[in-house]
Amino acid sequence: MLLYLTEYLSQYYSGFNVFQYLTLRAILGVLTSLGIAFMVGPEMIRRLGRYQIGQPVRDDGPQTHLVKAGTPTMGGALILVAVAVSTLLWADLGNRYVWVVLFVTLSFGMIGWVDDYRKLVLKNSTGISATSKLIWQSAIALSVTIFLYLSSTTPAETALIVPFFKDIAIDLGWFYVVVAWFVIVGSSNAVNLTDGLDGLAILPTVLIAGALMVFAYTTGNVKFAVYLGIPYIRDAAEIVVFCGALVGAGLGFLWFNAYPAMVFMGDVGALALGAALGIVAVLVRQELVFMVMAGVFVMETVSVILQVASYKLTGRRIFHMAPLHHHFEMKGWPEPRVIVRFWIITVILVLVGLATLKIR
Ligand code: 57M
Repeated sequence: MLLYLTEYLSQYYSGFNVFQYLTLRAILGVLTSLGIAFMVGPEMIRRLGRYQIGQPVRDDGPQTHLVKAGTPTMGGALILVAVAVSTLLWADLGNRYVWVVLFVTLSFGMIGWVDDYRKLVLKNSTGISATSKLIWQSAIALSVTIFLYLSSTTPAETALIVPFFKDIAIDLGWFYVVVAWFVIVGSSNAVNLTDGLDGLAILPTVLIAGALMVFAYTTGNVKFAVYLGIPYIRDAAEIVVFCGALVGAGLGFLWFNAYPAMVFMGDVGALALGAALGIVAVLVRQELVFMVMAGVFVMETVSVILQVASYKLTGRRIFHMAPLHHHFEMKGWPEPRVIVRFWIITVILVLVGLATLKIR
């Protein structure tokens, strides 16, 4: 919105032209969402506490989690408000990708919100069933990806980019819709599974959003795209502002979610953040690199799949407890050690992902 206002004001004072620069608007996007999170956070935590929107904790998990019972949750709503306001203020609202990322993020947030509301406010222990959740997630992801496929104007927008190879772009045809659906829904659920220790999901989300910001910037800039040998997708550039808003809101949330957490994000945050990363990866055509950078989320999900499969097939467990972070907790690692080590792994994987821009 402010882009239009500053464009108009630049007729009277040319200094307002600086707001045309994407990098400046991205930085302002980070600072705005961070500022919103800092300003609204404490009051929101107080209110969640007052209305007793507190986390019930299962007694069959690591015993160290019992002290977390009653921690205010649904703090993800704060992240979503900060991201949406900041993006609406600083992004070019004439860009269709901006609306696509906002739509996916907020509608996945809505699924999570309904789930949290049923569990925490209506005290219905099951919330939304896993099947209904998957149906709703798939309906949203498929409607968006079919729209993207039908409205694409260049082959680059739907081709699969293979990291490390300059000239390999696989034309996916309609299979694009399946790949994109898998990435969005998979990422949403993977972040949700990972969100089981203080700050464990949010910092990797911030780091990956930061890296995707670089991909969006280079993909949306014809000079960088040609120089790096990646596809040029004009509309991708503006997602930089959205990623910036995600980074700011995520850091603002981490302020309160850092060990020992004052608030949890709830499904409203976890499902939305995972979907947000997924859709951005799809739009910048970096699904494969994204899966590498999101290795911690992938690892956590694979641990659950292996654990369930092994238990069903052999009656034995592979891990002390899945998802993986519980395994290390049960081995006696203190919570901060698990968290920080998973963060370090993400930093390394994000650097590997970024390196694929140059090593091709
Ligand atoms: C939600 N939710 C956390 C919080 C957060 C199939 C199975 C593997 C599913 C899995 C599951 O239910 N996962 C999804 C995980 C919960 O956190 C809430 O949920 C939101 C995210 N959706 O924002 O509102 C607990 O996590 C802890 N937490 C923190 N800090 C944070 O910043 O400490 C969360 C955020 C919170 C808090 O303790 O209460 C959760 O873990 O429930 N199920 C499991 O993870 C269960 N695993 C399991 O049953 N494993 C089996 C099989 C099925 C694979 C096995 O290994 O044999 C464990 N979860 C719990 N207890 N709570 C088992 C024991």
